[in-house]
Amino acid sequence: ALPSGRTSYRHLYDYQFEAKELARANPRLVRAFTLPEPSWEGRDVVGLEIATGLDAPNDGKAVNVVMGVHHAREWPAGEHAMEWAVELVNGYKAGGATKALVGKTRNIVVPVVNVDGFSISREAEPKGDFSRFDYEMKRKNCNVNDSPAQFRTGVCAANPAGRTRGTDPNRNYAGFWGGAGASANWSSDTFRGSGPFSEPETRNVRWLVSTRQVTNLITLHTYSNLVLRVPGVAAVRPPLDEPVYKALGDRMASRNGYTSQPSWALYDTTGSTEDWSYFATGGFGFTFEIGSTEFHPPFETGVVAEYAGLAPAAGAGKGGNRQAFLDMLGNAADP
Ligand code: 0X9
Ligand code: ZN
Repeated sequence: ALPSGRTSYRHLYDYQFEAKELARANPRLVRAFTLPEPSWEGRDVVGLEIATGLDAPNDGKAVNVVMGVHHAREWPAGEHAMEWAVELVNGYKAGGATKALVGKTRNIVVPVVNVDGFSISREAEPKGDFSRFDYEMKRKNCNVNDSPAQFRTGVCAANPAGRTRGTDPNRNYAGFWGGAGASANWSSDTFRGSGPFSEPETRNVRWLVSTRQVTNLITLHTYSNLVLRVPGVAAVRPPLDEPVYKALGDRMASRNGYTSQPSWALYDTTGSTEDWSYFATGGFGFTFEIGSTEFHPPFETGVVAEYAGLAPAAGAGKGGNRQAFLDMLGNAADP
């Protein structure tokens, strides 16, 4: 079970309901909001803002952003983000160190960025009428407009091409867009899209980051137990901030036992999330690749705490991702 007590993976409606419920139950601490653009298929993207002084957004507090599920099949990334939001609220109520950190920072959580892709993947529980490969293991979003005309009809999940169609949201940001490690082919799982920010998912994140002073951003993916920092492509030199950027990544990795490295050392990518957010705004951004061996443990296994990151399994005795995130918060609260 997860720290919240959940034992099965959330559906999209669970995320939306829980977000609204958390805000309703904690009106002075939590605000639920809808990001500006609905998805290609018309779904809302929901975010949470957790801070004291919700009605004073320009109070100058450092802003921490945690996002999940750019990639449809990476369900634990959404669980991890939602559990983090619950953790902040519970920690605030419990008082002590977490309360102090929450009081000094503004925390934004978007559990599911790619709502269409996630829905297709998550709702593909084995029903015997379609294959896991084509649905459950979808990665991209549901932009069908960039595929050939004969594939543009119907929703993205309507036939096995549902897996093939779409843009990779983690290749669609403007940072080094069009370079190495992303595909110009619509059917590739790393299709970069027709241009930077051609997708509502990435435009929503652009809005989120551009409308406030984001100090730290963590975008959650699965898997490989990594803490990744910029640059995502070997051809780009490390930034001037590299020593402190590395120190923060290493510090978080010392909590969760992951490997801390620049992300190009995994493989080249361009158009990825923090390569835009860092180089555009100067706020630190990290990709966490959570979990050891799979995008998500199967339905039958249920949601596994290690993959939701906030259980002590990963980094036992060192606080795990929970402490890594609190370290990030502390870095923002007391720079
Ligand atoms: O390829 C990705 O987008 C990320 N891995 S995943 O398996 N979740 O798809 C890694 C992106 C990290 N950036 C670089 N490796 N440059
Ligand atoms: Zn991913």
